[in-house]
Amino acid sequence: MSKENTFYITTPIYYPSDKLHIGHTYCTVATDSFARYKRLRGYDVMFLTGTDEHGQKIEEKAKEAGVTPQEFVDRIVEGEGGILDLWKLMNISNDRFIRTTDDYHVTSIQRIFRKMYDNGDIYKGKYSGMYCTPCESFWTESQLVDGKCPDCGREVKYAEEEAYFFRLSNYAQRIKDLLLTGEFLQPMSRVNEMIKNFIDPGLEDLCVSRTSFSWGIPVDFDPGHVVYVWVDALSNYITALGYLNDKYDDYEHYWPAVHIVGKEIVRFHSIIWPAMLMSLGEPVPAKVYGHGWLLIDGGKMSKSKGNVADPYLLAERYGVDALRFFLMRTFPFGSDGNFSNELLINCINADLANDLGNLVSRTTAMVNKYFGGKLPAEQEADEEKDSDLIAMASALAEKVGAEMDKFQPQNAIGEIFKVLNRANKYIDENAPWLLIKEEGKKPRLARVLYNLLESIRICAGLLTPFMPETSAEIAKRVGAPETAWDDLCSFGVLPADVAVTLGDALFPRIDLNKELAALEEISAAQKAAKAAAAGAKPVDPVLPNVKIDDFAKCDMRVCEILSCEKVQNSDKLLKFVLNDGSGTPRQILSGMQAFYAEPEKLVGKKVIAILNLPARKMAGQESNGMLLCAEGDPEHVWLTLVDDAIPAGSRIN
Ligand code: ME8
Repeated sequence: MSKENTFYITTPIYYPSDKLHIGHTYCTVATDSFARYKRLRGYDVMFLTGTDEHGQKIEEKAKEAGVTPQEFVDRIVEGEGGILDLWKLMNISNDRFIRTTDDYHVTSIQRIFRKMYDNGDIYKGKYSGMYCTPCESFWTESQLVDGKCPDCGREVKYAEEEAYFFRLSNYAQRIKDLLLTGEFLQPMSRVNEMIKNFIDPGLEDLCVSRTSFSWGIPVDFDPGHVVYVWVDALSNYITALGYLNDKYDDYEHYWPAVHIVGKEIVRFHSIIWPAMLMSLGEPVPAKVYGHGWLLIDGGKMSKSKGNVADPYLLAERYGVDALRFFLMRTFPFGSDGNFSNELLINCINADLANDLGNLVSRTTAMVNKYFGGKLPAEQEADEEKDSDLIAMASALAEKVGAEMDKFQPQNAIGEIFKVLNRANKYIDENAPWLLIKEEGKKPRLARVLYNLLESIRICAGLLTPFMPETSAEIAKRVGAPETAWDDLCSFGVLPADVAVTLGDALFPRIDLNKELAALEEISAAQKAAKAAAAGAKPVDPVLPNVKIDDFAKCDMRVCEILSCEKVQNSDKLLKFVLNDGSGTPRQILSGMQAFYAEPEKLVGKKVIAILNLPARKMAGQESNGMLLCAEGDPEHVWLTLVDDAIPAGSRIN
């Protein structure tokens, strides 16, 4: 195949520092959709993903886990429920998977480093600066935001070491020109960010080796140094094709690539990476597309923050295609979007169960009911009634193609749903249930159903990149041949006497409230399990049952705090004087000094006390009852405060 007909697309290679979450899944599903779309259009596609396995962060994680770094990454990449399993589950059609610990990659990196050194772009110097370990990045003071890492907001620490440097500064003008073409980096807003934040303030040379840790690829001519993890990682895009190694021989054929990456790593891909390629004398990437983030409650999902959505769980509950579809349908690709389970369920109900699923089942059911599953060849068109739907369906492939070529999957799907909605309206306009009752209208009815089957065929075919299995299933149900792009561009491909196949509902409706409650429960259980595994105090198990009569024996009342102060000679006790509704103030002592530094602030609040416990003497003072408290962990005990509106003396029962 000629070079013009090749298409090389990549995801970032992910850090195997923990399980991947819905954010990584989002990027990989998007890239998979672009790859599948290009294959559908007849391109010779190479789709690469993989893992970025070196660096201090992984080394530290492995140490915490008490295993070697290699064992650590092996488990996360290849282990059960690991990254390879996730991509299999999500039906990702990558042609290749690279791990930066693969031997051929290691060989290539050493050669790449040497090549840049030999041509004078790498030199030895001394590095000092602020280092962010999670991001594996050195920052200058001026780049820090409030003294913290500008990428992730975490603490940075001062580090100094002898190091090799890459002459990034020499490439500033060429990189700026490249960015300004408008084609290389998209969306355009990211170009402005790069120029304003990095190029215009002046590009500094980049430190490209480390001596402070060893989990990396050694510089072969100076083995105390390991290659900076971003030089190692970025090069994966060419080593995976066989650049400077014998493993593959595809570099000439496929390079350059389209890189799909999250916005936080656009800097590496649109400045450092093209400069490295320029230094190597190789073509720069065809494109870098910086997509937005999926946020939860407005914040970035982060493995270390723990606010992640689990793609395994969601795919298992709703199906892989529903999850893939939701991700591509809902979030404009270049911008951030707020992920929520509610959005996901609503999307499944509205788009998949209602608009798509119903259309397929209604149409095939009618072909079955009115014609025994096979349309008669004798059909009667009605130009006026049919032309709008036919025109929309016929023009759809071109519109979808234009959006996919711009990396706008949500718009592509939007176009498809315009046609699906038009088809649903067409059913109502033509009322097949009335046509069947009219004398001599069977040919017209057959044509109406044929037009619907054709519209469904085209829409389903164009949904293939997003929902490969569902699309194939729909194609089967409407009697369509294997999906080919040309067929999707024309109306009238199905034979007139097409036969349909019936099947179960493609996307059963989900009860939103019940499902949200179920997800809430699962998430609480997962959190508790995680906390328990991390050594935190597990939630106490429920105690054995008591008789209701036993409970009723405790006289618990709402009491108002009249005064509260520290007990002299005690570093634990607080003295509460309470209005228990009886008219006589009641004194209760409670060991809560450590949790309420300003006890006087409790005055006026309402609490619950058990009144009928025997009086006790503590620190020389009498205590008549006990206050109810909630114990979170040994460091946290709270008084159970109740609504101010409840009158003092009210009984709890
Ligand atoms: O940065 N929303 O790896 P990484 C959307 N190893 N996308 C998200 C996301 C979110 N909340 N969270 C992560 C690295 N991603 C380097 C890359 S490439 C030569 C080296 C996606 O495991 C997004 O595509 O931190 C982001 O750029 C990528 O995962 C970062 O993955």
